[in-house]
Amino acid sequence: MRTQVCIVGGGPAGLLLSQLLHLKGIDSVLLEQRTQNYVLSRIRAGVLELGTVDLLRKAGVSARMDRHGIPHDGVSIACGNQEFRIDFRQLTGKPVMIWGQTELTADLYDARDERNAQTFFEVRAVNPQKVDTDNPFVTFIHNGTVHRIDCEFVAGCDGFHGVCRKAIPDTVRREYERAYPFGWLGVLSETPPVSSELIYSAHPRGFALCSMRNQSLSRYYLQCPMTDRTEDWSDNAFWDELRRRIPEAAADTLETGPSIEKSIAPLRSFFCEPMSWGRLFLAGDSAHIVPPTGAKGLNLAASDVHYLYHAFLLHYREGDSSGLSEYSSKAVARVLKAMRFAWWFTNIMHLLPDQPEFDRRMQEAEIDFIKDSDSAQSMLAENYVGLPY
Ligand code: RFL
Ligand code: PHB
Repeated sequence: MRTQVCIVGGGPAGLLLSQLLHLKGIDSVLLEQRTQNYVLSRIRAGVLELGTVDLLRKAGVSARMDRHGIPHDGVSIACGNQEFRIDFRQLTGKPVMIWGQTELTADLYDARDERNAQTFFEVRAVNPQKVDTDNPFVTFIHNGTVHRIDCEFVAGCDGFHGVCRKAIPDTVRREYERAYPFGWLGVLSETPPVSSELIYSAHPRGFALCSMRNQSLSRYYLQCPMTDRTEDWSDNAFWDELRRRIPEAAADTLETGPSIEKSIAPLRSFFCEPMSWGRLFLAGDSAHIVPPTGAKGLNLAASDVHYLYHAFLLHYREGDSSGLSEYSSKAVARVLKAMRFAWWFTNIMHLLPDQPEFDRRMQEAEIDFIKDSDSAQSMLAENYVGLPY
């Protein structure tokens, strides 16, 4: 089998890239190691930058988002008994969009189904080969048969645990990592959100976040030790702890209900460089991971896809490969700025195990400074709504 771009990974990055290329007549085949249902049932990100929203519109998959997504003009930051608002609209002129990754992924798969795009689900032993030559190919097992796809390029959109990153030789690839000594326990519940905007709450018992998917579906998170397991947290224990960590007014009006999903995610910062090697290009979590505090993971996958899509267009339309040569440096530059923001926001909002009282007071002072400083609020808002592409 032959295609122009073989895309490994059917998460948001791979799906969006495939859809954008298709609209410009560039052919791709998608390989996904899980079932479609598994991919669609993963509860992950919920906040889209305007750049991501625009890219979804460009990809022709925004109809439901434009109808049901909820634009947010700001967020609340709470620390102890103080709470203040960061007004995105006033500080940057831009909102963010509440639209879940699950919905976005469903729309992208629907678009694939409509155009009968070729997807191999439940693939095994995916192996990108000869990517440093002009004739790369990918082998994999599907339904017990070995397949080979000859292609012009391989897009590695296979997430953090994928195989594509490792196809860049160890002598070339550099990896940078910071693990955080805590996780996020997330609960999804069919209850109205406690507040019309997100609340990020730094509390002496640990961080808490109140988020949402729509007017009747709430998403809440609690910082927890990585040793905790979801079975340790009954729904009641979760709600009690959330009430303790969020501002009193919110705690008093919080509507609780049974959790329809409960999971613990580790927090990690990671990136690899370069993000390309020969005819292999990495996009999204395959090249970088950020802690979720700044809501940047999915948005970075989208900005990588933006750069890569434009580089492919330049190559196929004008025969100009400069976009492909510059892809890694352009993508990494934006990734690192968003990574810095997610790292900074994580560090000021979370309680570290055995944290000296001094450090805790410095975190409080930093949040107090943001409360009182227009320029600090602008910095936060500018990063949160998304840096320019
Ligand atoms: P994905 O979504 O991980 O998709 C990669 C896809 O590749 C498949 N795959 C392979 N396919 C073929 N062959 C192989 N060898 C393969 N290996 C893997 C996988 O099955 C998968 O379908 O990466 P992508 O597309 O780059 O998208 C990135 C986003 O999904 C990610 O950045 C965010 O979801 C990160 N993230 C969050 N981001 C936020 O902004 N807010 C959040 O609240 C948030 N919560 C999360 C998250 C990531 C999590 N992970 C990765 C564990 C919660 C979790 C639990
Ligand atoms: C979410 O709604 O899942 C969410 C929102 C904001 C974040 C992280 C996660 O910073």
